Amino acid sequence: SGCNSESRGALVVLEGLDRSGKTSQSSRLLTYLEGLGHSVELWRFPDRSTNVGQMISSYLSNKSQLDDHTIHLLFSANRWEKRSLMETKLKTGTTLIVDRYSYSGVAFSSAKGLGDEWCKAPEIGLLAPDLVLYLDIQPEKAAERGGYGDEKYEQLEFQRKVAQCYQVLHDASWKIVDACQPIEDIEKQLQELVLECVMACQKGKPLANLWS
Ligand code: 2DT
Repeated sequence: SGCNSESRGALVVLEGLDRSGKTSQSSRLLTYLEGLGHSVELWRFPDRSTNVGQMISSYLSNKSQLDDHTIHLLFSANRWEKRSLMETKLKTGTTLIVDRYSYSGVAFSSAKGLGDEWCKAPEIGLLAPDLVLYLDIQPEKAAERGGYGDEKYEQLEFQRKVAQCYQVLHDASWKIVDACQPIEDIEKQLQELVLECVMACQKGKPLANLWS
């Protein structure tokens, strides 16, 4: 039909190791889509602004200690507390660019030795991204960029494990982009991928739940 009522925003997620460029590429995508006149917001997980987010933040900065399972479930709860707002935004036509999501959740916890299936379970029923942009970089290369802070996971040895854990999470919604290219080249590739995805969602591609 010519009716546009089914038009919705796209759920676009950026994933990758620390220092892979997710945060700067996310904000470039925001600027790009805004420039084209789209309704778009930049989100990130963990969302440190909530009560749960503050517990996570305190854990990441080594101010509190938590059992691996407990922190995993807090990261998941932090997405669940945003799920309904996320759905409303998408259904009313706003595209969300999200810096980290459930894949970080599973990759980082399974890198600590928790089972994949156990890690995925609390993510079931969250909204499935329409597109996952994985900024691919070797852990050694990312470490060379410097700027690892003092947070819990920012160590080369651990990032190597995370990189391996990300490998098994790829599905049809993933696009792998070489994060060692010049920034503007990466930006161009991401713009094309995102625009195609936004168009598909406008045309009525249905929203789905994880893991699908
Ligand atoms: P940044 O805020 O710098 O991205 O770091 N993490 C993130 C998890 O372990 N599980 C999750 O579900 C998410 C979203 C990745 C946040 C750190 O927290 C890790 C790095």
